[in-house]
Amino acid sequence: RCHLAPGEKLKLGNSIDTSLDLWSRGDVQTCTDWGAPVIWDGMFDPDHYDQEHRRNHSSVSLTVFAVGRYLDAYLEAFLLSAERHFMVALPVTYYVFTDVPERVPNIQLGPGRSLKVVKVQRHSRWQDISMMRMRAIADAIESQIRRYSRYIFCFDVDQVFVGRFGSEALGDSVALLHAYYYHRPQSLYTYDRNPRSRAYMETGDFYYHAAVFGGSWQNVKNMTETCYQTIMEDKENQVEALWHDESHLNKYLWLHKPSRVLSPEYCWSSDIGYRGDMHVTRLLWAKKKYDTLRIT
Ligand code: 2GW
Ligand code: MN
Repeated sequence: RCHLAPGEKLKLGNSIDTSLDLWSRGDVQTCTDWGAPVIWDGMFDPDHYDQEHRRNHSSVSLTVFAVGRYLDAYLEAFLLSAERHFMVALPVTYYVFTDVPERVPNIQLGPGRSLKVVKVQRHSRWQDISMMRMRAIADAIESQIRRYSRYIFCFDVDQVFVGRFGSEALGDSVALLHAYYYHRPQSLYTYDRNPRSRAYMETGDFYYHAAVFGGSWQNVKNMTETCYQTIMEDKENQVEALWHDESHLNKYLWLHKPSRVLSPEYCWSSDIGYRGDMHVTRLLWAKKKYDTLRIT
């Protein structure tokens, strides 16, 4: 049964016992088979969400990795734009993971917002830089985040906020539809197809983008720990999933359905042309700087 019949009330999750209205939209899928809403512009009243979350004292941590050259290339623009658009109504703690803490830009943060730097080692292979985020996030949740924030969002750094990314995106476990695949047939999804990998899957629900995922700290801890475990099992078996951590995340989200799905508004690429269903963009991929950054 879909939670999103027009005018129907939707529970925000165990952590909040008030219900909020979500409206449907005729041109896009607004509800998954298992009853999770897919969040598109026009389905929600932003102020209503902000008020409910403030009443419930929701707080959010954002994790982002800026290792090696990615720090100078992307971090400042990412953080400045997050200050303007990310969960502006709620207390936010940024966790910046880097191997060069002294280079983290000193940014003027709004009230109720703070930034912590976590030093991580720099892996020599970029695939490992990306995959080992899972371990580092799980550790930070256990040692710090769970004491301060109910919700967590984990982001790639090579992107910029350009519109509201607000409390309507919060939920127990949140996944993002990949902008390149949301309107494509399953057969084109780039799941890992190697039966020797723990990320192997024949069918799934959607193709999710690992550039944005989140949820309650409990769920994100389980998500990142499980992905880390399956990544390490692959290493022992000397296999690597097609899209690294993203393949493992897709497998996890197939086995553990997200309670909330974000439309590609929440991570769009300007290389994709005009799409009639995209009424707003909230987060945009930054231009890839492969020539200078992917030299390994
Ligand atoms: C990554 C690739 C090649 C060279 C360097 C790096 C790199 C990544 C780096 O030097 N330093 C660093 O901090 N990173 C972090 O890993 C950074 O936060 C970055 O956003 C993230 C993922 O790397 P990225 O953004 O270059 O990869 P994408 O945009 O192709 O990401 C998708 O696929 C990845 C797996 O291959 C991940 O699943 C990612 O979440 C996906 O969006
Ligand atoms: Mn990226």
